[in-house]
Amino acid sequence: MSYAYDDQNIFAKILRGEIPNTTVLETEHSLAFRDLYPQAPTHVLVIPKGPYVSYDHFASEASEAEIVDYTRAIAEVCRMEGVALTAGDGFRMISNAGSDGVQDVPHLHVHILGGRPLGRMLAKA
Ligand code: DGP
Repeated sequence: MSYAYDDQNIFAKILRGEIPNTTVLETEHSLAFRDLYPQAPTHVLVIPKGPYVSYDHFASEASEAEIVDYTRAIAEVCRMEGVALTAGDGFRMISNAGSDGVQDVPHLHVHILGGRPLGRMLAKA
């Protein structure tokens, strides 16, 4: 079974420049921008520029250049935001996928959250 990518999703529109964003970092294959509804002092979304729905899709089908670029872009954002362990107090990365993961935007994104203690990983259901 293959992954279905909807090119009308909001992050595809951001990548095409149809919707504004507050860019934190742009690299050859990745874009990082501030979440519109921040849930912590640092709340940045990092997306690959390619049409991938989820992390499993990306890891299966992206080129090595895209994977290296994306992985390093995430780390660079952590450093830029002062949450990397080189100088900061840490962060959480979240990547929701599909309905059980409660993914609202079907373009791969990692949330980078930090700047305050974030509590335990999941609220009890
Ligand atoms: P998720 O549930 O993991 O798919 O999170 C989607 C995130 O995207 C959510 O935290 C809010 C954010 N978001 C939704 N629309 C926009 C937008 O137009 N611009 C920006 N910057 N963020 C958005």
